[in-house]
Amino acid sequence: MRASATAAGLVLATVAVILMVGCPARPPSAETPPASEDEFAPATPDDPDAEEPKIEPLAVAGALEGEGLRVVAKTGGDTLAADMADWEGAWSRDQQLWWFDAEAGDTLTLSFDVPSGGRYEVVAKLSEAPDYGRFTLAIDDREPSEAVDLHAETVQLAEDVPLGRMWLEPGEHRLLIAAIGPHEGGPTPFGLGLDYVLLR
Ligand SMILES: [Ca+2]
Repeated sequence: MRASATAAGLVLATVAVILMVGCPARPPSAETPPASEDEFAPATPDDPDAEEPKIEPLAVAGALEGEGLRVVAKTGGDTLAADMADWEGAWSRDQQLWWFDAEAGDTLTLSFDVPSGGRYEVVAKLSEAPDYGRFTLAIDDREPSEAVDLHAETVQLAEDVPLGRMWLEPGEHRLLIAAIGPHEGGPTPFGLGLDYVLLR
């Protein structure tokens, strides 16, 4: 009787061990992780490990980005899409078309597509900088704008330059930029920055 009771006790103990092994208790941290280990926990401003939120660059609605216009021709200098994210200001899509090493008399011809014909007020958003000069801008064969002096002590966005109110057929159009000369007392060669053209 004692022997069978002992055997029964052994069986019970074995079953208990099997149950314990088969159903391990979940660690408390799995139920309530500390906030710093929970990847879904919202970051708090005073959390030193919080990553900087990724900010999409500002994009002006409907803008024909200067850095995206096709360069059809240029008689001097060179162009590139310049990253403007590190400058004080808000360039559309953080980039501009930079025409540099231009001299008086040089021209830069760009092209852009108008998706649907209509009467538009055309505006150019340009930049100013210490080594920028004076330019006129014209759409297709129209009268050029007044000369704009893009010299400034710092790199910054200029006021909108109006290029006129006009009927534009759908399809390809040209923007002709002519270098008039350097800012008075400014350097030669000189440059220009085009953030975007807006049809509105
Ligand atoms: Ca731009």
